Amino acid sequence: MASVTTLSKFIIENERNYPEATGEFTAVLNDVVVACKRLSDLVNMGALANVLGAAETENVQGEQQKKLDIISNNVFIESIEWSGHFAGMASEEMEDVYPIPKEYPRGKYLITFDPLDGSSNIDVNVSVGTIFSILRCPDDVEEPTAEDFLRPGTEQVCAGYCLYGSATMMVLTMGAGVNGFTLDRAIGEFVLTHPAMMIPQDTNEFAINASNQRHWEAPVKRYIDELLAGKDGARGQEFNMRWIGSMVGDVHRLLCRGGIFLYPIDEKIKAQGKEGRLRLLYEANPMSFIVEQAGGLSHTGTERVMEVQPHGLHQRVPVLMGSKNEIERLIAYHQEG
Ligand code: P6P
Repeated sequence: MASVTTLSKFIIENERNYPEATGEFTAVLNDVVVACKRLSDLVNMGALANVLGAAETENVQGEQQKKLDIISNNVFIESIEWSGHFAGMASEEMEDVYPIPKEYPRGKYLITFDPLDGSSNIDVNVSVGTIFSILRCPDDVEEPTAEDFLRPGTEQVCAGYCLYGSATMMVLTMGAGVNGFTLDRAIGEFVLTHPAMMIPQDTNEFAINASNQRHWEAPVKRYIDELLAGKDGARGQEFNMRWIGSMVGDVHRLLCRGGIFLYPIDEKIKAQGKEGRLRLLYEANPMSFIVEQAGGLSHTGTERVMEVQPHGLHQRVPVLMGSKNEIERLIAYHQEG
């Protein structure tokens, strides 16, 4: 029988490459894996689990919450808070840092997460996902505050997402490449199915919410107009557009077959007094870590996403990420103004 590489086996075997590794990271990731398995089950049950529809509440972003937003946030907390691996958590669904309850030991990691990204799609059965980012907690900190989370994405030790799609897939990086694991429900394990994922440097596929076209800044308008002009235009080739409305789905696609995912700053966002649409700590940074580790680029238009110095837990940033040669072109257009 062909041997399978489970996620646990993969992590343990990889830790052998790091003499200083304590083996703790296997257990740290296991907490996240259990949370994602539980969420996969809930999401895949859909209406059968009576978890669809809107909650009566708004999150800190002023966005109406879905029942599953709240449930998935609670599932994540319950799966992690007891384990002694984390010193604190921050979530899209919680205004402030979640301190580990006194009855549990504290660990040396911090985690930020979007427990159910794309939840507006959940009621219409379109793929959604969980995004997470892991940082080391500063050595002398017992009770982490928001300040302890406000570190550039270059300080992440691990980032990943779980995509609840036709299959449930966990995609991870710990700074040595990107690997994808598919949930084998027969054995209840994530199994390595997409080793060493790399993003093709060129692409003919782009993802952007085109309804914002009239609000875009000039470099983005120029870039997208050229793609839409196809083979008769400056690019001399045809392009295709996709937009799922779940960052996890759109980014997974470009990881698998190349592409770009764009949520640029625009006049509408600026008029709302925001710095972007997507959240830095638990959407843009973890996805940027993954994209860069897979040979892609992730930029705001003015700087590398992972070099942005955060000033708030729920800060937003512009995101231009994906196939290297296309993002380089878009950055050049921003530099030309
Ligand atoms: P729009 C989902 O709410 C999300 O944060 C990302 O997953 C997704 O890419 C984006 O917002 C969708 O934004 O403007 O299309 O609703």
